[in-house]
Amino acid sequence: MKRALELARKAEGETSPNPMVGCVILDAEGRVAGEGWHHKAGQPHAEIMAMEDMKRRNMKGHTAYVSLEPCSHYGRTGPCCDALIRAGFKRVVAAMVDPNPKVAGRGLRRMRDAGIEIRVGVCEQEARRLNEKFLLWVTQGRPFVSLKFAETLDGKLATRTRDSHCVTGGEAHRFSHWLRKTHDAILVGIGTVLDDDPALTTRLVKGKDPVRVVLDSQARIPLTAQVLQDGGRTILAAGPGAPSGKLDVIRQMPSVEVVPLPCAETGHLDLTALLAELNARDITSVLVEGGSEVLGAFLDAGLADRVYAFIAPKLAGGARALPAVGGEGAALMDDCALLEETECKALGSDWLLTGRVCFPGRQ
Ligand code: AOF
Ligand code: ZN
Repeated sequence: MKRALELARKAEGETSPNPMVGCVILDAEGRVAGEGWHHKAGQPHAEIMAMEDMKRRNMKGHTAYVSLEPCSHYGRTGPCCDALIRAGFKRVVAAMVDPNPKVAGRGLRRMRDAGIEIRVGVCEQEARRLNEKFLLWVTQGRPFVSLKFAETLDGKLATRTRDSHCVTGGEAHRFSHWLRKTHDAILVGIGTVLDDDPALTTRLVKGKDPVRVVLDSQARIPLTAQVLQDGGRTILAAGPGAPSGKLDVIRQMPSVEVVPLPCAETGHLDLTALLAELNARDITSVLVEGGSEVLGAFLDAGLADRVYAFIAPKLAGGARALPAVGGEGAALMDDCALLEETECKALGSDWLLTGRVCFPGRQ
């Protein structure tokens, strides 16, 4: 199963809106007879790839290890559970049940009814971690939200003069481009666009560029901004107060979409409505890159599933220096959002701390 998970990860950042899935087939003697993984939505599933790897040799008496329950539905491809039954498999081991309501245990049941020996729950924790974005999206109907920031050790995004250049070094920078590739969308506030005019691409690593989302309630974005001009896909989320003439001009730009949003009680754009709009476009995950106010707004709204904090071993100091996460914030320590299952990794002289966000009083 560990090998199946390793195979699944080969397509990291390329399978959305589908999960990453890997499959290893063992013969009756326990030797590896075939391997495969799901490469891309619309292409064959992992089980089919592994069977093809065996060049259709006899599979009677074989065991398939799959990192997700084999599917039972007709989607972009046919049901894998039926393919495994037809091939004569003796045993199927799955890391976890597929919570997609179109599958949800039916694949396993159909194979069991056909006489295949079934085991579920092998390396389940690793499988859940691998597909955490897909699992949240398919069960909650909203994209998985990752908050990302690069801060000094004392939690500043910028110095007192608002200098935020090169907080962390090159390795952290490269890793953050990799992170972009593993999300369907990258989101920033208009302040970041006005300050830095970022391209928000994955140019330091190979792979697709995610959709850019800019929160711009008043449509203050310059028409010359890179995210509007470079031909990549951009969603501009604007509020009720945005000038309609300017929005019409932006709507005419190739690959740019204007999404009008209501305001929440806070006066900020309604982030729940935004996530519903992204969900409707099959965006399963969004990397929120800042600035401080935008990160704070997501945290205040309780819309955060994972944090990636890049921490530079330097001290900016200064009461007026910008904190990494702004917004209203917690009143008491007991109200703080907690990170669970934390992992820490050295990136050059910087540190990456990541964990799942857990809000107090919430499951
Ligand atoms: C598997 N093996 O390799 C994958 C599975 O549109 P489709 O036909 O590609 O179906 C997508 C759904 O199938 C996806 O939402 C998930 O529930 C399951 N993905 N299942 O047995 C695979 N990629
Ligand atoms: Zn399938």
